[in-house]
Amino acid sequence: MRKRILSRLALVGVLALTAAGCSTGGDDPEAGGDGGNGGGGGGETITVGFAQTGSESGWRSANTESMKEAFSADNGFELIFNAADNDPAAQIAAVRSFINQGVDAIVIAPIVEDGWDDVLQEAQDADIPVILEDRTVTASEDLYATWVGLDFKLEGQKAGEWAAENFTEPTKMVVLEGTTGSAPANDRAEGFDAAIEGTPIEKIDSQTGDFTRDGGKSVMEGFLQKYGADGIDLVYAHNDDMGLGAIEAIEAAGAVPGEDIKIITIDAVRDGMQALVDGKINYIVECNPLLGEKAAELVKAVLAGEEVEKRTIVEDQAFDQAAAEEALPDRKY
Ligand code: GYE
Repeated sequence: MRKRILSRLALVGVLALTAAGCSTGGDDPEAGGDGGNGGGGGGETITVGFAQTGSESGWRSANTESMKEAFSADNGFELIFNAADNDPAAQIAAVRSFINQGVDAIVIAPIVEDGWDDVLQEAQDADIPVILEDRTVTASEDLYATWVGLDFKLEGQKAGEWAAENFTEPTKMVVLEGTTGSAPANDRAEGFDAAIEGTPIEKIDSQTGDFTRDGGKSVMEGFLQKYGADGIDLVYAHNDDMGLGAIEAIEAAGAVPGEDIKIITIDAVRDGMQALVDGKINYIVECNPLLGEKAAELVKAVLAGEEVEKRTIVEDQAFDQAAAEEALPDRKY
């Protein structure tokens, strides 16, 4: 198809210009002409643009690895990878560039929930299906083919239920929020707050640490200055990395994380699980980052014109110290 060959040539040019931060799976982009968006069967190469959030956390590294592994040349894909460094405008620009390059499908891990309507409409107008992974958007479901991810509200709820069971005396809690406007930050707050309603746990402060270890550390330093280590009983961090940053801040303030100040986090990446085993974190709700295989399967199904579920939710577990000790040796991320 002429249009496809032209877009392939444009793609080669763009790739040559934007080598930094990008990777592709194919050796010869001209070799696997797929005859349009219906491609995906018959062993032809499928070109996929993947707009990742950035590289903010251990969870994100595991997710990126899982996606790159699944969208490999061996599996019939040519992957154009972009990480937007947590900048929503840069992520939308990356998606626009995928549309201009005429990729077969676009996969997005949306940094924030809002602001997607226009670019999703543009993808639809260009007849390029969009598959969401990990986070959700507020845009109409008609603007994307399908989503695979986690139930963030349930994760927050499980964390809150554990807190409600274990803190039956008046408890001063601070919260380290994920990226403002992101689905996991919104939903993990909502699920947790509902679960602790009516308990003696009082949220005395809440601020974003942007899902990063440094962010968690500096926000926690601020809380410790403001309230003193004695004025804080519990930290709820929306991910492990911020909890790990909080541990550093608590230790630097001369207090004992996991004892003087208890910590609950979400993700269950290896470093978080190790801190739980070491007694520095008290409870972790899992969030599975290994979504690549399912995402790749969905891309192939959508391009083959098959009916797919609008939402695929991957199940999570939760760990206390004993469960973490048992799980850690076989942990994949
Ligand atoms: O929990 C956090 C990451 O969107 C579920 O993003 C993901 C979250 C994850 O940065 O560590």
